[in-house]
Amino acid sequence: MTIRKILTFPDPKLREVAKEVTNFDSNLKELANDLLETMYEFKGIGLAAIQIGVNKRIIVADISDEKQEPHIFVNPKIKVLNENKKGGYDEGCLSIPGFYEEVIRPTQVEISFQNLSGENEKIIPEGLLGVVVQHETDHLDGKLMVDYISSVKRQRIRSKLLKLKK
Ligand code: QAP
Ligand code: CO
Repeated sequence: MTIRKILTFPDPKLREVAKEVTNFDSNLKELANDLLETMYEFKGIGLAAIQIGVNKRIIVADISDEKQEPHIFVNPKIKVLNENKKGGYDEGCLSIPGFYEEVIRPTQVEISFQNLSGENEKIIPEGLLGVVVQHETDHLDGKLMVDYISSVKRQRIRSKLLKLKK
């Protein structure tokens, strides 16, 4: 298990579209463990592989209080069950440290995914888990929470994070 380095916005790698996972081998299990360990280390509730620079469609999440409920989703796909039900949440992102912005998303979604053995699974997440899975699945398509806010706000966050990096 290794704690990995997390890329920060506006790193261009965060804009890549991640590749489908086809090998359900021990390397994938190791990657999933590294993602969970890295997420826990930085007190996150969700993390996508592309945030540690790995171009694969795998995300992890745990919204429990103390590392009690790790979720691993390989090749996740989101189906909106009710287009008319949406809710706002103040989202954070380990790749955009220190910034929180309200994002409005569908509240009733179904997640189809594969587990680490490659078996198909489906869940209908409740509440915050649904928000986090949508946020993390966006990462796999190169999309970030700042894409939902005004470009003025986005540029301001961009320049602040670039200055912090120097
Ligand atoms: C996505 O993000 C998420 O700025 C996961 O200084 C979060 O775990 C979706 C974090 C909230 C919906 C709601 C952020 C940690 C963690 C920071 C995270 C920070 C330290 C973000
Ligand atoms: Co994020």
